Order: sequence, then C-alpha cells, then structure tokens
Amino acid sequence: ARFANRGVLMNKIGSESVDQATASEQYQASVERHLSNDVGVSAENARAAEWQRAASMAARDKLAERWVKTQQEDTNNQERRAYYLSAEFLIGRAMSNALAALNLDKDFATEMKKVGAEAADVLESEPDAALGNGGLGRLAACFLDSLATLGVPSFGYGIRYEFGMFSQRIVDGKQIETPDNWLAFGNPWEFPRRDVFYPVQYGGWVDYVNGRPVWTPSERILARAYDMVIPGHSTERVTTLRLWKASALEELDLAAHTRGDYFRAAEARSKAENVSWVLYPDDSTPQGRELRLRQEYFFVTASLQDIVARHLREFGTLDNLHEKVAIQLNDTHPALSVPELMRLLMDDHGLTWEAAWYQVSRIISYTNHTLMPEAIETWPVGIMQYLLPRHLDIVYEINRRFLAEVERKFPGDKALLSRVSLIAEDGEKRVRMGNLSIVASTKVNGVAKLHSDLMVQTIFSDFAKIFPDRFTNVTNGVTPRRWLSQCNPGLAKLVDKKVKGNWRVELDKLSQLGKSAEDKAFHADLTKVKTANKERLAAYIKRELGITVDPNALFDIQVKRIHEYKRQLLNVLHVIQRYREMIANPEADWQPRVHIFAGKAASAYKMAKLIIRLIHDVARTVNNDPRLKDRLKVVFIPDYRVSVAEKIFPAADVSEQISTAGTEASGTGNMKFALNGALTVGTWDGANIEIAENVGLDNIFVFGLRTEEVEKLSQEGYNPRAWYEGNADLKAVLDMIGNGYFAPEEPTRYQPIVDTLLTRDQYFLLADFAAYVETHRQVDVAYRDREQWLTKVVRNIAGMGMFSSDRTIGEYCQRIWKIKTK
Ligand code: HBZ
Repeated sequence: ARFANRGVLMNKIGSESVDQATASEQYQASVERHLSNDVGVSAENARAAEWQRAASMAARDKLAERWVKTQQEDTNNQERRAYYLSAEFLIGRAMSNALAALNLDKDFATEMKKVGAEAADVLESEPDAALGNGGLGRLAACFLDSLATLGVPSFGYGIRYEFGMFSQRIVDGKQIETPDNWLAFGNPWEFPRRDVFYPVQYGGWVDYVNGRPVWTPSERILARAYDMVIPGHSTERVTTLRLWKASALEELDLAAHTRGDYFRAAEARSKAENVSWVLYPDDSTPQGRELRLRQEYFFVTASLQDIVARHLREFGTLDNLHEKVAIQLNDTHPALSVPELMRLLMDDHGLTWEAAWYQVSRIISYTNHTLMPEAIETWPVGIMQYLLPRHLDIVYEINRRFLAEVERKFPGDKALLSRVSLIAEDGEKRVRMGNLSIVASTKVNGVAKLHSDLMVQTIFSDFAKIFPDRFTNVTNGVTPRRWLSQCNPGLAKLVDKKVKGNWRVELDKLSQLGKSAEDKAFHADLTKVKTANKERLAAYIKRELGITVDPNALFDIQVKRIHEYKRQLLNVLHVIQRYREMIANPEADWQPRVHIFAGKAASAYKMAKLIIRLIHDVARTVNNDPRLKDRLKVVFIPDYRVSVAEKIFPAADVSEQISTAGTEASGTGNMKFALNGALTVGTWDGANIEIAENVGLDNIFVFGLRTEEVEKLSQEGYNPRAWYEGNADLKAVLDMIGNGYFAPEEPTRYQPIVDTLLTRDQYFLLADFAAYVETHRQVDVAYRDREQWLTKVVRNIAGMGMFSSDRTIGEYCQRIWKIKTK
C-alpha cells in the first residue's frame, strides 16, 4: 500500500504543479493512514484524542522533511550556530502551531469535518508540554519560534522532564498540586534519537598525574536525545529542540539480577532516571537541592558534548569552535557550561588553559532574568566538591585568575575582591553562579531597559566597573504567531484587512493600524471580536467553575505566577474596596466588572498559597452578595498554563501589571495582553515602561511609586502602619480581612497577611493602594466612553510592533551572537 501511494504521489508531482488540492488530499490521506497504522483504530471508532495523534503524526512527517532540509543547509553553509541552553521550555500545545506553519490548518478542518470529528475537541485533547515554570520558560519557547522563523542556524537544549509543571486543582479554595503526566499517551511530536547519547558522570575524585588532572567519577549515567522539530512561519526553515532523558548505562544490573537481587537490579535504573524525572516547580526561588544540581550538570554536559561532536564532524578541528558556536545561558541554570566547556577542551581535547579560556569567553553569553537577591543561584561548595570535584577545581582556578586581574585593575580594594569573588565566604562557602557566568561571558544582558539599567546599578555594579563593555539590554518579546494569529483568529482577520504586508513575520507593520484609530466602523468590528472572545472565556468559566459572568462587563485580568512582588494581593485590596463602595451605595451606576485571576504558587510558598485562598474567599463572598446584582464578580481560573492563557489574553479589557517598581525584570504577559487589545493598568516597571513609550502615555494607565521613590521610601524607613492609619478606606479593607469577614468559619485565617502588611509590607502595597484605587476609577470612566476606549485599544495594538520575539532574536543575533539574519 505504501508503494502504491508513492506511485500516486510521484504521478502528481510529475504533473504541472503539486497544487493546494493535492497537498490537501495527501495530508488527509496521511492522517487516515496514521490512524490505522500507528494509532490502531478505525475512523468509525476513533475518539478526539486518537484523531489528535494521527493528525499530529501526519503533520510531523511534513516537519521531518523540513528538518532534514534545514540540517543539510546548515551543515553545508558552515555558518555560526546559536545554541540556547535552558532548564525550561514552556511549549504548550504544538498542533495548531504546526498546522499554521505548514499551511495545513484548513486541510485539517476539512478532514475532521469529513470524518465527523469536532476539530476544536481534537485540538483541545492535546496535553500541554509544560516543561517550565513561567516567564523564563515561555520566553525560551517564543525564542525557538523566532529562531526558526528567522532561519537562524540553531538548537535549543534542555531536559525531557517526565513530569512537567504540576497541575493545579483547587479544593475548598486551596491549591492542591498533582503530577503532570504529560507523556502518558506518548508524545507524537518527538523523535527519539537512539543513536545520540552521551555519558554523564558525577562524584569521585581528582588525581594529578604528572601535573595533569585526572577525574575518576564514581557514578555514570547516560543522556539520550529526544528531538522536537520547531517550525518556522512563512519559511520552510525549522529549528530543533533537543531534550535529554536520563537513563542507566546498562538497563539492568545483570549480575544482581542473576543473584536474584531484583531490587538492586532495578535500583540503578531508577536512580539514573531520577535525574530527568521532574521539573522543579519553583519560580524565581531556586533552592539548593542536590538533585537540581545534578539536573543542571546533566543537560549542560550532554549539550556541550553534542555541540563539540557536531563541530568535529563538520570541521575536524576545535581551533575555530568559537567562530562557529554561540551559547546563550538562559539565566544561571546552565552556568556549569563554563567549567564544563573548559574541562572538555582541556582534559578531553588537550587544549591549554589559555587556549580553552580564549574560546569559552568568546562562545558563552548570559541572560539575567531577575534582580531579587533570594532568586540568585548559589551552590554550597560542599555539594559541588562531592558531585563535581573537577569542576570545582576549575571554578577555583577561574576565580584565582580573575581576582588577580581585578587586583591589578583596582589595587588594594579588598572589599571589592570579596564582593566579586566567585566564592561567597560569609557563612557556608558557596559558588556564585551569576558571578561565574559574568566572568566567562562575551555579553551579559537584562530583559528590559529598566531591568538592564538596574542590573548594572545594583546587583552587578562591581562587574560593570570591571567589564564596562560587557553589559547590554535586549528587551523581551513574544511570538505574534501563537499570541495573536492563533489565539485570536477574529482579531487576526481584522488586522489582515487593515494591514498591508505579512505582519505575522514583520510585526512592525501593525503601526499601519494607527490610521484607523478613530474609525468607527473598525471600532464596531473590534467590539464584535472582543465580545466573542469574552463569550468564549465566559463559557469556559461556566464549564470549569459553574460561575456565570456577563460578557458585557469589563474583564479585568491578572494572570501570572503567584508571587508577593507581583502583588496579586494589591489587586485583591482594590476588589474589596470596590465591594465596600458598592454595598455602601448600591443604587449608584457601577461599571459591571469581572475580576479574573489565574496562576500557580510554588508548592512550598506559604504566603502565595494563602493569597490564592483569600482570592477564593473573596470570590465566594462577593459572587453571592445579592446587593451587588452581579455587577462585581471574582473568578480564579485553575491550572493556568499556555493553553488556558490562549483563551484568556484575547478576552481581556484590562491587563493588570502591578509589580512593585524595580522588581519585575520585564514581564511578557503584559505584551500578550496589549497585543490582543487590552489596556494596561501598570506600574513603571519592567517592559511596562517600553510599552507605554510605544503605545503612548494617553493609552495606558500608569500609577504608583517609581523605582527611585520606592528606594527613597525604603531609605527613610517605610512604616506601613502609618499608611494604614492615614487612609480610612485602606484601614477598613485590611480590617475586613483581619476580622475574618471573608472567612467567618475561621476568622484568623488571614491574620498572617494582615500582619506582614502592617509590620513589613516588603513590596509597598499600602503605599501604592490609594493611587491604584484612583486609577481604577479612571478606568471605569474611560471604559464608558466607548469610542475613546476603542481608540486607545487600536493605539495599543498598533504600537506593539517592537514586542515581537523576532525583533528580540534579531538583536541577539546582531549584538551578541554575531550571526547574520536574512
Ligand atoms: O523571566 C521571569 C521574570 O520574572 C519576568 O519578568 C521575565 O519577563 C521573564 C522572561 O525574561 N523570570 C522567571 O520566570 N524566572 C524563573 O522562572 C525562574 C525559575 C527557576 C528558578 C529561578 C527563576 O530557579
């Protein structure tokens, strides 16, 4: 049958053109073939998930052709490649994106109709690949999309976690984490590369034989490659995401098995596989667990061995490695790349220290994603000594040479030496992974202008003095394919009508919308699309939670990881204040609103979990108070993830981006909201500032303390209790929380929240409360003036051109990796 098919195919290729109709028939035939040959069910009996597998396998075949072609081109061209090393890739679903990239979305719909399956259900049955926590991981996924689309010779490297980000269930208002078994039904998108594997070694000791170091490890496992093809858009180019799975060197300890010791035999295997078993579900709070360090080294060494092997295959020498390889460290999680690449070059390939360092420092660059001191990675020297003794030696030697250089440049500054040292000596000795990354890097970048400025003024100010040319900014971006074209087809269609050129790959073209900013007919079209999107989200909320929300109300949305610095709690304070005002004056003409929250809390983060619970208790109280007549609703959407985000962003009227100024490195949700026509209520923080510059200050609601003001207040001695005493509304709101108004069955439930706010309020919620509430009054007024509001909406969309991850990747190519793009 296969050959018969091929005959048909050849005939068709032979004819004038393989036109769309033929490609369409081929795809449809391929889906049906996969359904019977690989999934093993008949079309009559297939369920949504089975069609999903068959349809994705058929798409994957097409991608494989592009993959082979791309690989061939890159091998032939011998241009520099970019390697993006990241512990996290938050991909989400692959299907819609693949179909769009292959231009098969219509054919897929036709085929599903033909066989009587519901296309939407089939797409919905795909599990998310949630191999990341939040912003950092999703950024990596957007970057892959842009690397492919820009045709950059590149690979992403990471870990094939068996279990990704936990699923969040809410029971009695409390978060319950359950394992994310995303591979339970197999992963139709991956290509296991059975011939690609590398040893990964841990432990043991280092001897010096004739002055040369010899590492004798005590443990050895394997890293096996699994590839996912990432398609580009409006191009046949793709990129590769190569993920490593840990496995035992031998599947079975045969000797133990023969002795009848089955437990011992299986033990080695499970111990080895442990390494890639689960994603650490902590966002912006690394914790020094040995398994995490094992994971970091695991994917670093496998990736670097792979890079070196590829280079040797292509060039036969390592002399020009630095000319052909650029490695980007996505935060410090892959920072062991520095000593590991040194080790590979010196110990395995015989380079001198100087020659190896020359290369390493031209290959590696580092992106920082946070200024929060508690989120900066350090590892106890003791754990490093035990797990990676050779690497610790190398780190010490890098440090010795580096500190000698600093001493030459800034003689006698002992305090400086101790601050920039790669080893922290106060208390338990620790390796500072940020410092290690900086010292070895060609470039170090932050992820938005403010963040990059603060980075060199605060946490890395000493390094900015030592290496003034090393620091730079590359403002984040998001892929307009997933975050507009695919998630908001209604709006995409309107944009298609108004904008000349391919905005999907040249997002700057959106600026053409500016001339329609005051066009009433366009406003009417936009309103239709937004209402339909809100209806869709309302239906989802109804289905998931049984809560009815009115699509005509203003949808005010905050979705992101739950973290004190992101201030979901400030949002809640405003909701309670609004509730108070409404019951005090129920007859007033209140703007109906739905306040939507979603996000996960790290499992050990008590305060974040308590905030989730408070949101639920406030929701219960407000949603059931008849005096409000449904004009105020509060909704917490559980299990926030990429596929849920795709339903949420298109439905927002107002986007909440309210972190304490100076704390949110960039934010990328802020960009997705604005791109989908929501207006931002935001602090002067992260990329909000650049969004304001691009959409115009009249079209965004900025409030609250600026970074300098926060700093000043802190210096002067911030006393939150004074703010509480000084504002009757604020006092009433906090008293309601503290008195158990929202938890009558357990009145002290939220005492810890009130206590931290009154005694410390580390993130200045009380200082920003009044301005925030006032800004929301202005939002209500602005929302009622429909034409004015829609003009602002258009100016937001029109101004989002620069926030494409294509622009971001273009800047990395030009300024950091020195790679040409088309
Ligand atoms: O990276 C986020 C920033 O908070 C956000 O502002 C920025 O837009 C985004 C992309 O640059 N940072 C993170 O998401 N950080 C982490 O996810 C993280 C995860 C594990 C860690 C440490 C940090 O151990």
